[in-house]
Formats: sequence, C-alpha cells, structure tokens
Amino acid sequence: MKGWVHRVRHLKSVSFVILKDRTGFVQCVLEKQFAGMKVENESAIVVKGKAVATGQQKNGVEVIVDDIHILSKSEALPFEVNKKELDANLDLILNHRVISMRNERTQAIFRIQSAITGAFEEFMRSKGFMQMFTPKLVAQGAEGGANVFKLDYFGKEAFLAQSPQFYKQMMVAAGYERVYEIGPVFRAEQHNSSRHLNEYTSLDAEMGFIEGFEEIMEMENEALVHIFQYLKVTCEKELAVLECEIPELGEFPRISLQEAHDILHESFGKSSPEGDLDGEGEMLICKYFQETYGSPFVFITHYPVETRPMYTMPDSEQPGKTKSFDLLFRGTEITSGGQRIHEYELLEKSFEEKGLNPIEFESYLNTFRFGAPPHGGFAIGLERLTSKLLGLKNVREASAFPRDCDRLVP
Ligand code: AMO
Repeated sequence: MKGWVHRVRHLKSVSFVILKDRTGFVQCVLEKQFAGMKVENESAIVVKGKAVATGQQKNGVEVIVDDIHILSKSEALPFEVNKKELDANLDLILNHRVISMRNERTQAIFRIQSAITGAFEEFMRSKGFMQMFTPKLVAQGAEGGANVFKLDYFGKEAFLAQSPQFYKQMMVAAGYERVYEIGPVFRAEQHNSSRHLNEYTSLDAEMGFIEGFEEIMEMENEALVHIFQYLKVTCEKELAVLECEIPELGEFPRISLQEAHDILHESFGKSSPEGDLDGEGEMLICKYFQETYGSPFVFITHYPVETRPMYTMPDSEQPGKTKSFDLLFRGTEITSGGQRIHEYELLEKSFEEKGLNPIEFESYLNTFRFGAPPHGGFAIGLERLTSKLLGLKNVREASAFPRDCDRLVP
C-alpha cells in the first residue's frame, strides 16, 4: 500500500501507523522488528504486509507490516493536520494549502466540489446541452461596470473574461441551441469579503428557442435537485465527515424583487437599496423562506433595467423591469440569469442607454443580425454554492487556491 502517515501511536512493543490514501484510512501494525524506527506524520510511505480481519477497526481490517519504506519524509508541520478541525487561522491554512488539504475535512470539501461539477455536467448533457470552451482573453467586459482586469495583448488593451456571457449566447446562435461551460471568470472587485473572490469558477448554461425566462428557472431548479441527489448517493462518506445534511428540494419559490422588498419591509422593518437587495436583505429573505416554506432556495425575479447588464431582456408587460432573476441560497446570491435581448435594434439601443458604444461590441452585436432565437441562461458561482451547502464560513474555504485582493500565492 502507498499513502501518507496520518498518525503514529507507540506502545511498549508495537507501534500503530494509520495510513491514508485517496480511498480512506487503514491501521498498520509495526511489531518488534521496527522498534525505534522514526515515522513522521504526513510522510509518504509504502508498506508491505498481511491484511487481517479485526473487530477493533471501523473498516474491519488492519495490516501486519512486513516491510515499510519512507518514500519522502515530512518536515515539522506548520499545524496539526490530523485533527478534526484545523486549528489555525484561515491565512495560515491557505498559505500551506497542500498540507491543509491533507486534513480529512478539507479533503472532503474538494471531493464534494468535484462531484458538484460532475453532477452538473451529467444533468446538462442529459438535457441536450453541449460543453463549450470559450476564451478567457477578451477584448471587452461582458457584464458592464469597471471590475475587469486589464492586460497588455501585444500592444493592445485586453481583459480577462468577466463571464462567458457573450460567447455562450453566440454559441446558441451558432446552432448549438444548448451549451454549458465550467470555467474560470475574473472579477477585479475590491471587496475583500467572505463571499467575494477575484477569480472563481462559473457553471454557465445558455439555451435557445425558449418561450419565457421561467423555463430557465425551471432548468436550474432541476439541475440543483439533480446535483443534491447525486451528492447524497456518491459523497456519503465526505458529507458525514463534514456533518453536512443535504436538504430535500422541491420547486423553489419565486417572488419578484418588489415582493421581496415588501416582505423585508413588513416582516423585518427593513428598507432596501433601490433596485436590488443588500447582503442583509438576502439573508433575511432566505430566513423568511426557510422558516415559512422550508425552502433553502428562493428565486427573485424582475430586477429593474438599471441594475441589470445591457444584454438583459426588458419585460414589455412591466415597463422598467427585466426578465431576469437571481437565485438565493441560505442567505447569499448564488446565481444570476434571465432572458437575453435577441433583437439587434433593441440590443443596440440597450448598449447606448447604458452609455456603451455599440461599435466596440460589433462582433457580439452581429450575432443578432442573422437569426438569433429567443434565448436565456444562468450562471452558478461554484465556490458560493459549495460553501453555502457545506456550511463554510468563508468562500475562500471552497477554493483550492483562492485569489483575493491580497492573495496570488500559492
Ligand atoms: P453575475 O455577475 O451575477 O452574473 O455572476 C453569477 C454568479 O457568480 C457568482 N459570483 C461570484 N462568486 C465569487 N466571487 C465573486 N466576486 C463573484 N461574483 C459573482 C455568484 C453570482 O450569482 N453573466 C451573468 C450570468 C448569466 O446571466 O448567465 C453573470 O456573470 O454566485
């Protein structure tokens, strides 16, 4: 067996080494012939021996060692790894990421995160969505606003992609109809908060020939039901380590932003910022829907034109409002989505109204001159979904190598 030393315990005439590998833990028994041998926690080792059944171990087996070889010795650790909870501050944990991920809880977080993306892919493919790969070096920001990272591209100004937004719409119009992507997006946001990263992973989907933006919400609702079910089946061990119970999901409630403001006002005496919810508002709305309807998720719809990006479809029946939504989960927005403008003139006008020069977005705008169908989509922030599901306090804990205003290493 090959793996790492989780823990060593010496008794008078025998030592026990708990070996761990990607599949779990096993106790190895070092008898007299190994007396005096030094085995450090977290060293990489190879062990030969005999597996014997024992009632004393959880997995029903231990290994009587014939031979043990240290492949690579671990130096003194910056903090104890084999404790249930890492006893160090988050900065130190992130500085020593390789070591902190050896901790059983931390190990479980990223196995679950990987299962989330696996389940998302499985679901999207089952619904006829095709995986796409879009550029991360781009000529314009796709979401409006100034939070883009600029860089020099052979003497020209370029940006790191804020979202695959334009490209997913272009792929729908290119004839693929239904596309998804799991990829990095970059936000030059100065918020050093517990829910903002400067690079995160976006689970994006976009679909064509829709009748309305309700179809998009339905698709996302179903995707999340599938993901949660998949985790229950495939991540039982990891969920137990994290003491995480996956909530039962049904149809998520949907309310308009106006209704959300009314609830905040009537039930909590809270006034909200114009056209949006602030962090406290998101938290209170989630509390309300959890307590009143038992739902950890709630869709908020019909944001005003002013607070949504230029590609968002206005709602002709509710002037000033858009066919857009956010999805809140346990107090935080984890998704934005909606229907997009697929008519060239309307889109050009929308760019102008947002103070953007359509000429600079010509290649995107041209998409809508050659038969682009009604379409829409959504994007889930993977780290936010993971951290909320697993009850992590900080979104950084759900990023293997987080990027924030102060952190570029490791
Ligand atoms: P938006 O900008 O709302 O929408 O982002 C979608 C989701 O991405 C996550 N997210 C973040 N996660 C961590 N750190 C950040 N700084 C951060 N910013 C956003 C959130 C958010 O809900 N193109 C649209 C999506 C669409 O309409 O399809 C977009 O990018 O979970």
